[in-house]
Amino acid sequence: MAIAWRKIGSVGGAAALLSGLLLGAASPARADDTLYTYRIVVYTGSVNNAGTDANVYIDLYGTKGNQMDIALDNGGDPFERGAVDRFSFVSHRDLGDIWQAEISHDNRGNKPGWYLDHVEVKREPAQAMTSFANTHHWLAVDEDDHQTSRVLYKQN
Ligand SMILES: [Ca+2]
Ligand SMILES: [Ca+2]
Repeated sequence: MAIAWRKIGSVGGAAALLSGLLLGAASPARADDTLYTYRIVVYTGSVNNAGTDANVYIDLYGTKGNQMDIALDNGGDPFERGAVDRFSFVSHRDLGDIWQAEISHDNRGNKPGWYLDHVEVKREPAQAMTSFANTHHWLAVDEDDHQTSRVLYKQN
């Protein structure tokens, strides 16, 4: 719809602009052009071998929808021992209030076991940062229960 709007707007001035807006308003799939930025902050713990070079993914569960398999990749070397790593992704979808997250990794790299402390998520505009606890810290095939995926619950 955004492309159609621009084509109509470019050929006919105000009347075409108005028809473009009406066209947009008539489409149930496009409520508006709002873009939502989701900021995700990941805190790795400080115990020995806490860091990982594995590929990490997060699923966000919101009151208005879910977003699965978001790759947490910022071009650097995230998830090292004691590190705080920041990621963001932009979407037309408003997921509402994020109430749960699930984070996992693919166990790649040297000593891939990862000691995750907690995760924070914020949607811009308008939301405060929400903290998600990780009660079973290791995501490691050789620690705790050997799981590399954890469900994270919102902290109150
Ligand atoms: Ca490790
Ligand atoms: Ca790393």
